[in-house]
Amino acid sequence: MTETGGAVVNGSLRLLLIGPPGAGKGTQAARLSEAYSIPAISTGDIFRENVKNGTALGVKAKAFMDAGQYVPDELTNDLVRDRLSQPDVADGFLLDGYPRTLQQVEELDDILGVDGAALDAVVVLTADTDEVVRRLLKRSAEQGRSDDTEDVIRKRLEVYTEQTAPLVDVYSGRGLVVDVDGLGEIDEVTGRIIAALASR
Ligand code: B4P
Repeated sequence: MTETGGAVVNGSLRLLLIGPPGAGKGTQAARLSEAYSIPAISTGDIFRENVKNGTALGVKAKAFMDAGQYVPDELTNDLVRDRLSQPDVADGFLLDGYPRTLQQVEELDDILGVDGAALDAVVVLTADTDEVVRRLLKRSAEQGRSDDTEDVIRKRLEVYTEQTAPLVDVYSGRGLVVDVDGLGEIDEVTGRIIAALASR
């Protein structure tokens, strides 16, 4: 059991974090990982690490990422299947930015089905377009990430609307969605997520 600011949750928590680019997924994933003592697995971070190290996967992923496109499902699915076979996920995990396509949802169902492990909740972080563009341009100025230019940000938002937003309906149909407003101070958003999960 983990204490999270008054709320107590079962130690084995399996969460997904969905939201448009810039909604604060990576930011909140790090905090939730600490609050619930579960590993946060970000496919975006894994791809960036591979790009940095010049691996075969990184070379393939870079072109898609720089264009604001999703990395093909077959590459992404293999990576997640491998990561979810590691022993540290036995007591729960948080997937940040996966699944992002309907095909990835099917793959995740298959991966979790093998282990008989179901999801506990899907946190959907919302933020309006103006705010996410503002945040990502600020990050671009600070960190120079190659996919944070204005054109690529707009492309990423389009791809999210076309390919990832439909996933919210799929998980709503399963009664798993927890909608959280991603606007406001970072601590405030973390508090909202923890409170929403505790009240489920
Ligand atoms: P990600 O790394 O997931 O990038 P992202 O969607 O932009 O979200 P990120 O987590 O970085 O940003 P956040 O919202 O936390 O993906 C990058 C690329 O990898 C994708 O475009 C794709 O090509 C590829 N990829 C990843 N997963 C994939 C998959 N499953 N299938 C296929 N391809 C995949 O934060 C943004 C900024 O906002 C930060 O600077 C942060 O400091 C700031 N911020 C956060 N919360 C804030 C708040 N409350 N107030 C003000 N600023 C805030």
